[in-house]
Amino acid sequence: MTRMQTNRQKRPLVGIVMGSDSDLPLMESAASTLARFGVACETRVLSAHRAPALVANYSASAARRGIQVVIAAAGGAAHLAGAVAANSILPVIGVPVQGGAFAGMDALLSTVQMPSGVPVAAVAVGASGPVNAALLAVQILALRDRALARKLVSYRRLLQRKVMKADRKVQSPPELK
Ligand code: RP5
Repeated sequence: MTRMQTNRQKRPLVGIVMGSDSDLPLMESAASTLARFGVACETRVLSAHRAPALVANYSASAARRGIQVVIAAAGGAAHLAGAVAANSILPVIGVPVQGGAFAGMDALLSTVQMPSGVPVAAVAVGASGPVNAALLAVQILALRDRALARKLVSYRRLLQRKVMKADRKVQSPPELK
């Protein structure tokens, strides 16, 4: 069973939407990060340009269905996050997908350059983007969920332990051969 399937077992709190199924391999890490925190999500392919009515319907009904945060990934003229934000007051986190002639810069600018009044929070182009989008979603949910907040604190401690381990390793003298 994949992480995406596991995440669907509980009532979804996070919607992961993407402009194409070609974005799916990148976005698996967003779903697996949410699963690590026990946060259920739903995953949809909804193109802002190829299926705008579906995006509008999804965005307008998401909050009613219990979704609290939307993560929207798209490449190129990446308007999906903005289109979701335009049709909902839920927090929207945009994931700019790399691809094509401009190495993700096109998607990054299309995602972040929202007009005043309709914000989209955006994460980095590349592998850290979907993971950080999921972590940001968990942080938003943790404002009203103490158990989730504790998991985030443990996660940060784990990150610190990894840094300390790497630090010890670079400081230890090379082994005698
Ligand atoms: C965007 O265009 C999608 O989000 C995807 O990143 C990119 C390419 O889409 P496909 O041509 O692979 O469907 O809309």
